[in-house]
Amino acid sequence: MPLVTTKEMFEKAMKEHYAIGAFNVNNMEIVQGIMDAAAEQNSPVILQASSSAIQYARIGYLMKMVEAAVEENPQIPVAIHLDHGPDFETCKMCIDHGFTSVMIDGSKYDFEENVRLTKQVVDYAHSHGVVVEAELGKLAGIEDEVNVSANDAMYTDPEQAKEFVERTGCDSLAIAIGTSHGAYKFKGEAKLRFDILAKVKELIPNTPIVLHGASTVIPELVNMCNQYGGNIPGAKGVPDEMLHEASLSGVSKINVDTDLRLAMTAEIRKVFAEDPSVFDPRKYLTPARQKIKETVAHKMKDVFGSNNKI
Ligand code: TD4
Ligand code: CA
Ligand code: ZN
Repeated sequence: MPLVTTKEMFEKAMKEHYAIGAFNVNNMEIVQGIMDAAAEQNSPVILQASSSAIQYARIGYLMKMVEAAVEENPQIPVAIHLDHGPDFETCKMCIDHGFTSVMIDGSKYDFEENVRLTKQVVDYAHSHGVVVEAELGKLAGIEDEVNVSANDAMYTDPEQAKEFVERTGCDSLAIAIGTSHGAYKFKGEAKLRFDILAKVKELIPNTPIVLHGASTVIPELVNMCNQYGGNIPGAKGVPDEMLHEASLSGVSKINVDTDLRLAMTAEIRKVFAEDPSVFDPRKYLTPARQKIKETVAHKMKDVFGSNNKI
């Protein structure tokens, strides 16, 4: 199977009430770990790269890795998606390089400018067979170099979401219901506004909904990092049960980056702490890749329900 857009993936996911994991990739071991999990679980998968990931890995290398992943796993539906596209030019560059999906993140602008920019990307993308994710509302935490405090975080207004989707023609919509990027999502109890999600689904039932900032910040991984010399105190994410509920309630795409960073770092720290004489990168990148695979497989099978959905 060649690379696919997310269109059919999301249609099936909405019908059968599960979510597809979108995992951020930065290098070969991460791509391989995610793909090994998708192959083991017979799960569709979205590989996504932010513009800083593209700068890091370089777009030519990135596309060749994705191409290799598809060639090695022809039975798995794979989409390659731009995460948080900051402007039209970046979206265009990705479309021109063969991305099957792009996100234009106009959430830092006012409503009208977000509509204008999103529509501009939709027009170009659709004329090239590419689908578009847009965002409405602001996630708490650091995003777009803006630090939004939890109280000022702007939950998505469901009525606005309906107008936004109608006016832009975007294919999927990221909404803000209380999640945030990174390892520090909640000071106290984790809390998501499932009531807002329900209202959005009522008004735009056919639009796939995307949840950003959805890492669990898996406690075992945080503990492992800290046990082997790390310093990540008080980290907290979205519990598996909430993500499971989201995947049953009309969320079709769940974004995960932080948990992969933690998995990779925990294993590398462990190897170094246990044997300071190691300097062969394969000695620490092999267990790191394996941990990414296990982390992704757990999400597909036990949380998102995308296993055996190819
Ligand atoms: O969109 N994302 C991932 C964003 C990461 C981008 O960071 P860089 O610019 O440094 O590449 C998510 O929604 C993931 O959320 P998470 O809960 O995993 O932090
Ligand atoms: Ca945003
Ligand atoms: Zn995000």
